[in-house]
Order: sequence, then C-alpha cells, then structure tokens
Amino acid sequence: MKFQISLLSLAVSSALLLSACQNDSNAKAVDAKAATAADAQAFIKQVNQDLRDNYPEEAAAQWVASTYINGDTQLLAAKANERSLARLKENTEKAATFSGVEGIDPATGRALKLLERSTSMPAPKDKAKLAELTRIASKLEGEYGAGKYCTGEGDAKQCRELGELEDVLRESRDYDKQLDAWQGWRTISPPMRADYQKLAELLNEGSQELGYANAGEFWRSSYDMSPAEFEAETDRLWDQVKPLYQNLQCYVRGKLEEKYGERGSINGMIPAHLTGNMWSQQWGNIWDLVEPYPGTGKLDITAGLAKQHYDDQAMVKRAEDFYTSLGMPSLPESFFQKSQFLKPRDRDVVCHASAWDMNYRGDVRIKMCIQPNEDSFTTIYHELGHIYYYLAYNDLPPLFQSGAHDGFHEAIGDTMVLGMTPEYLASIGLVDAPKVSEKATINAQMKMALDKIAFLPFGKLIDQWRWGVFDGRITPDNYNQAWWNLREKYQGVTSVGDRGEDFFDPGAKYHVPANVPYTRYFLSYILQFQFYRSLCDAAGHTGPLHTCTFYGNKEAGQRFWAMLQKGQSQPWQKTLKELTGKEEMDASAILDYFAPLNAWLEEQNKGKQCGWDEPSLAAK
Ligand code: X8Z
Ligand code: ZN
Repeated sequence: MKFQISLLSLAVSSALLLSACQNDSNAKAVDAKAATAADAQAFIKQVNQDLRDNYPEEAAAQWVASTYINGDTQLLAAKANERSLARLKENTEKAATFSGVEGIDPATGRALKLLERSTSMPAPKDKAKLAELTRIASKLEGEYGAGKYCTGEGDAKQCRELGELEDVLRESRDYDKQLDAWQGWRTISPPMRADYQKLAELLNEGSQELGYANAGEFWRSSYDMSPAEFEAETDRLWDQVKPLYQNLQCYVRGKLEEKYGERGSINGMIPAHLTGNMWSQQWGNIWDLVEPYPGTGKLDITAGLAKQHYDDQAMVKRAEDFYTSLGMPSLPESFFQKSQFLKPRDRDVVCHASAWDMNYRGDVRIKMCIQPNEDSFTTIYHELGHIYYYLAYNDLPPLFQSGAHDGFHEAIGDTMVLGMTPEYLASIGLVDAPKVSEKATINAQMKMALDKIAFLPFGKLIDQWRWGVFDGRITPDNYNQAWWNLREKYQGVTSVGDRGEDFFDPGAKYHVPANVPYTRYFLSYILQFQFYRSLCDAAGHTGPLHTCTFYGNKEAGQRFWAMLQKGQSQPWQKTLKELTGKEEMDASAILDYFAPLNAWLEEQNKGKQCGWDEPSLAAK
C-alpha cells in the first residue's frame, strides 16, 4: 500500500492517505443532469492531479509523526489527515453524481468506483466528528508506538519497550519471565479502550453515509466482488488450510508439553506466552523446542547474520540483491538516505515495520527498527516487496497506484521469502550447505510452517473481531472476551490468568490501534504460494515445489514486474490470471508445498488426542 499511512497501513500506500485530494478552488461544479462522460474523465484527471499536488504534504506529516512521536507531530498528522479525508468526502460525493452517465470509458469508471474506497478510514461529513476521528486515530497509533511496560517506582522505576519484551519471548525459555513480558506489554492497551470504541462508532457513521451497513462491510467491499461473496471466500480458503494448521498445532503443543510439563498446554490449547512471539502469530522463534531432527544441518539465520557481521545496511543490501537478481532496478539513493532502518535512541517512534511512497514518484522509504535477527531479515524482504510495487506502478495515475488488492501488496515480499531456500541461504553464507535427505526436508518445511501455517488463523481472526465490533455482534462490554473466544476457536491458543474486560488485548496488536485492516495478510499467506508456484514455473523449475528458488531468474522477475506494473488498474482476478492462469485465490499451492510436512505431522500425531475444546461465546 502506499502510504496508507497512519491510518493506513503499513505498507503505507497512497491509498489512504491519500485520500483523494482535491483542491477546492479548482473543483468544477458538476451538474448531475448535464454531466457527460467527458466531465467524468476531466473530474478523474483533476482528482489525480490533486493527489499528486497534495499527497506529499500528508505523507510528510505522517512520516514525521511516526518517526518522532509527540503531541505536536500528532496534531500535525491529524490535521493533515483531516484535510485529506474532507477532500475525499467531497470528491466521493461528486463521483456519485456521475452514476448513470452513459459512455464513460472503463478506466474512468473504475477510478470513480475506487475513489471512495481509497481509505480504511471512512469519515463522517460532520466537521467536528471528522476532527475527532483523525485526532483519535493519531493518538491511538502514537500510544502504541510509545507503549512501555514499567515496573517499580521512583529511582527503581524501570521501563521496557516492545522490542525488549519481544527479546524475552524470543530468547528466554523461563515460563514466568515469558509470562511477565507477555502480560507486561498488555498493560499499554487498557487506556485505548474508550478511544477505540469511539473510533469504531465514527467509522461506522462514515460508512453509513456512503451507503454501507457498517465499517466492516465497507472494508469488505474492496475486492471486486460483493462483501458477502468476499466473506464466503475467506471462509472457503480457511476451510482448505484448517486441517494442516490443526496438525501443526497438535505437534507444537506436544513439544511445549515436553518442555513445560503440565503447563505446556491448557485444554488442548497452546498458552499464548510460550510461542516465542508476542501475539503467537508466528512461531519460528521456538525452533529450538520443535526442530524435528536436531543436528540435521543448521537453519539458524540469526547465528549466520552474527557470524558474518551483518549490520542493518548489509541486511537491506542483501534483500535488495534478491530483487535486482530478478532484473528489477536498484533502489534509489534517496531510499538509503531517508529511510529509518534503526530505532533512534533519543525518542519514541512507531517501530512496527512499514513501507512508504511519499510522493507517487520515487521517494520511497521503509521505517523499521532493524535488529540483527531472522525476523528483521525476512521483514526487510517483505517491506521491499511493497517498495518495488510502488516503483513498478509509479507511472500509473495515482488512483491506480495500489495493489491489485491489498493482499497482493502484502504477498510480494513474502514470495521472495519463499524463494529463500536453504540452498539460497547457503549460497550467501548464512546457513550450512544443506544436506539432501528426508530429514533435512522435514526440518526445512517445519521452519517455514512455523511462520506460514501458524499465521493463518491469526490472519483471519483479527478482522473477525473487528467485523463483529463494527456490526454490533461484539459490544464494548465483551470486547476482550470475544477476542479470546476467537483466539481459542481459530488458533487453539489461550491466555493464562484472567483476561477480563479490565483489559483490552486487541489494542496490544499494532493494526488495531493503527486501524489497518488485517484480512489482507490472511489472503497474502495463501496468494504468495500461488505467486511462488508461477514464478517457479516461469523459471523452469521441476521437482517438488518447496525445493524451488527463482533467485537470479530474469524470466520470473519479468513476469512478476509485469504484474506489479498493473497496480489496481484492473480487477484483481484479471491480474491474478495473467500471472497464474487462474482467477481465483486458492490454497492448492500452499497445500502442495507443505505436502511432505503434512504427511509427516499426521504420522507424528498418530495416537495423540489432537484438537481442543472450542469455547462457547458465553463462557470462557
Ligand atoms: O504488519 C506486517 C508487516 C508490515 S505490512 C511488517 N505484517 C503483519 C504483522 O506483523 O502482524 C507482516 C506479517 C503480518
Ligand atoms: Zn506489509
């Protein structure tokens, strides 16, 4: 995404922020009766020009607010966002006056439709409400970014930031230390609860003004199909991968029981603080506990980075090399000058990684707090996927400068990560030369599954929660209970200790306070395997899918780049078909990829009591 900045997203892309910016003085009044196709075309041209004119200032305000958190930068970002959303509202109303006009060309028709969806923050028209919405949005994101877990008082007061707490989960295997870090991070979010409730109300109001039932329906309307069809699609995809996830959950739970005894599982579920990750969304950090065949060749990228003395610059350069090996361009010099790679020592910043297009014409940046470990390393590949998408579609009119859908945007860099096979990693000296054996295959597959399969239910449930909040099935008096019901139902992950309504655990996950829709990641985790399979085909790969890397293959790179250049100028189904030959999202590629591991897991789990007690909404 483009700078979907604050509100937007992490891949910050223009779409949001960018809310279509129209300069009022240039706006032509469109008389509904007299409007012609030529008027529509001129209107879209004007909107695109206004975006080019206004977007850089909004992006700058947002960039500064995210890389220098304080009350002043929050105010500036909120005000810039307010102006932008007001222009968008006005333009959306004007766009509606062209409905029914005959003879509008397809590109203009598409742009007219895309306009109102170019934000994840549909705002009320009322000026005071709009101002409140953007103020709350900036405040929530700032609170998350500046969040700290403090203990002790006076001189003994000690505060730890998210990164330090994540280190504990990554490195410590002490049950209580992990629980303390996990619970400690969740002390940042109860103060967000009332603001979040208000945010949801205002987003609903803005959505209803546009004719949607609520903000969830508005979010689901961005997929070239009806919101109901889209919801059914996500359920269908989840049903395809659920058995594989359940096999993995059962195996990992067993390993946690081996390590922590009775405390390693709860009613068949995994205790959330024991997965090596603050949100239990990816489990790669507990590789030491779950490695199927220890001693079968090291896959420890973190150790490799240390051994080779990689710093942040070297890590980014290494990722860039993957893209240029495919024939994609080098990153502009300004990228290296203006990005934030490291956490500044003297101020609060939003460390959650993001990629930004600042001006629709090449000022691209990432914002990260890189650490010399595997998580950061693969996240850089992820973020560069957004950056290369921006660069590839920079020649399109701004309204088309976005992913085919938001899941495409999230999937580009991750497709590269799938190409980081043990052979590739060995070729750059980060892991041992891989052995070819069944055991080595299972080890490599498990490593990948701990990120890619573990993530799937998490990717789905975040918006199950928000869709429920928006449509009123989840009310403020059961925000947290509903959250944990979903965590248990989808992930088979649960919490230790009471997580009642004094807490607001959704607020401790970046995308909730930052208002970034999350289904995009679920879609990405399915799609990236479809992309990967197509690039492997283009590269002439034969043999099992998981053995393929397309690193260095120009044909694969050329096909991927062609897809990126299309942006959102046409329905995503068409774009997907051009790359993969199929117009449907489909889990067959991810299932093919993990077929060896799935068979192995079924063998391992034989005789075990897999599964868990699903919660009832009423009781947990
Ligand atoms: O937020 C991200 C990226 C930026 S778009 C770092 N991801 C999701 C998350 O961290 O929750 C990538 C994987 C899922
Ligand atoms: Zn992303």
